Amino acid sequence: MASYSFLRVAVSFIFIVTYVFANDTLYFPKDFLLGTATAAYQIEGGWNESGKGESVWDWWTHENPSLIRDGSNGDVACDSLHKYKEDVQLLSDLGVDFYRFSISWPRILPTGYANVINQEGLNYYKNLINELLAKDIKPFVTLYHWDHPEIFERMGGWTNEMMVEWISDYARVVFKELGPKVKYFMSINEPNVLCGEGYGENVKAPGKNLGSPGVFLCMHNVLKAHAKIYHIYDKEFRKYQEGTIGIVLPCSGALPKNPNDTAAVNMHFQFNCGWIAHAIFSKTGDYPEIMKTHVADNSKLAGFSKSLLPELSSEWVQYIKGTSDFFGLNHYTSKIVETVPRMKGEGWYDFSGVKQSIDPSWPKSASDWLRVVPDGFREIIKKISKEYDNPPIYVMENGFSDKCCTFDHLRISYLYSYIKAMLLAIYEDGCNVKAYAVWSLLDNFEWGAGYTERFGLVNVNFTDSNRTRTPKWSTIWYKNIIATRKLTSIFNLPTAISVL
Ligand code: GBH
Repeated sequence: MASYSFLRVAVSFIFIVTYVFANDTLYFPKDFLLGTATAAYQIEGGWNESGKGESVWDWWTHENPSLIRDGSNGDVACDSLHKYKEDVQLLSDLGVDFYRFSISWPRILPTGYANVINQEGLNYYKNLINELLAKDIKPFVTLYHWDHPEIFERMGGWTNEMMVEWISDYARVVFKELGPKVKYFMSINEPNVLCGEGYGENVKAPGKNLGSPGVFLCMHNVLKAHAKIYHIYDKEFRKYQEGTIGIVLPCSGALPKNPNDTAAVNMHFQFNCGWIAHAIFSKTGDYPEIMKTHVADNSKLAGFSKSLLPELSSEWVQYIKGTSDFFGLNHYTSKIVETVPRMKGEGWYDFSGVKQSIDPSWPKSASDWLRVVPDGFREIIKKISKEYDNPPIYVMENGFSDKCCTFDHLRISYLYSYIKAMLLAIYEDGCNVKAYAVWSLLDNFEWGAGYTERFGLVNVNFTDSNRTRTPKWSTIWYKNIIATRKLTSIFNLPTAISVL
């Protein structure tokens, strides 16, 4: 504790010096919302407590510990099921405007179906929401962050179109029970990651390993499910609850290998972000035209009678179009992109025909896939704004991983450079970004990486049964940003420390 107070004093001192000498301070727009994010399976624990049913992540990690880098799982995780008051206190100390968390479907509906509601599970979320509101923190609720009831997986999960009905029934329960106090809902987190890594490969639950046909099918059903959830909120609840609802998409950045190669950048975008976004946010709806052509061509060359990309009927196209009040954006990193020439009579490389690489000079994180490329953040915000007529963008995840420790100056410099890129997109490019969340409040269960990659502003000791929480330096830094509503430029911690 003593050293923590010392850090506080030291950092405050650095801030004072910084403010005195800074001359290119960027302010956040009025009403801009700042927060942090988590997800149920990654923090709650209590996997078989409070009357909760089994989720696909409980099942998959218990069956396949060898697929998790440290053989761990989310059985206890950060124990937020029991420690939620402490979490809210941390949020309150940070001074955040909002907290994004997700709801565990089987904690509320242990059998998966909506005929049996688990009051104890529901109370956990009601208590959490009340606690947040008492501290003036807005709850941002994700309905589904990948942990659906295992029973539905046994019926095919997202390869079964019935999931659209099952998740809609669940959503209706959440809106009815929690909606009176929640003004910001998110339907589904990152369809591409769920479908790609969970259904195409065996990297995330349920690890179906179905290859591309499985991914296309999963995305198709998830898109329909999202639209149905939106319409339920819109028709049955919005009038009384006066909230908003949107989807959250992972959009990686793309920088052209050959200067001005906007074609490669666009192609990458359409196959990554656009796959779902075009259907929801564009004027015409449906999957991106380019994607339809490429997938149809590849399918034909592979001898299929139909495109592997399922067709959306015109009824579905209309039903899906416009079903998001905001563009929920998760963004961490970027790739360098180039178009690979297509050989006569051969399919497009990787469907899109775009090859991705990285610049080895980009600073690393603890995650192989995450390099520090703030310019890519500004570019993706610009691209989304241009493609979809300047929608309100809510950045619902952005963050940096390291391996340990509370002296996390690399996280601070990552967040600084990314927030700066975002503010420049707002002020210089006229983009409509309205909210920003750091992933994550806490170190937590990082899916296949277990507890080996840490994204938290707050350190969690996973070997201590108390799951002791210790704020890192980035907590102090972010708290200051939130309190002052400005991002100050000169910030070189190592130098500052040597001066001290
Ligand atoms: C988010 O997804 C999740 O929403 C969140 O739950 C998670 O904790 C957070 O990121 C941090 O990972 O380059 O082939 O190795 C981010 C999505 C994660 C998608 C990493 C790509 C690596 C693919 N990305 N994944 S690869």
